[in-house]
Amino acid sequence: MKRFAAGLIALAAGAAFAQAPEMADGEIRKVDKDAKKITIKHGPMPSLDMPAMTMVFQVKDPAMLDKLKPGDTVKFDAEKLGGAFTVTKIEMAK
Ligand SMILES: [Cu+2]
Repeated sequence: MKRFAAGLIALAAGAAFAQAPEMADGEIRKVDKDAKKITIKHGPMPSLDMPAMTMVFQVKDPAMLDKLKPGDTVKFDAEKLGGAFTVTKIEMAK
């Protein structure tokens, strides 16, 4: 019974992992706080149907730009909000 429970937990953990949206890899190219924009050289983003490219994103919150500078490697999430590709989450890559 103990083993069965452990199996269930492992299964649940696996499902949660599969559902977590995969963050895209990127490298900061330019930060424009005034315009709330960031230029990122990013890897493929299946969620947005985009291949790897360098492009400008809006940011959801300009405070996200505080700690970022060109050359930083990041992991980020983006969505199309109001017709503009917008970074919703960004963190330094480990
Ligand atoms: Cu792109």
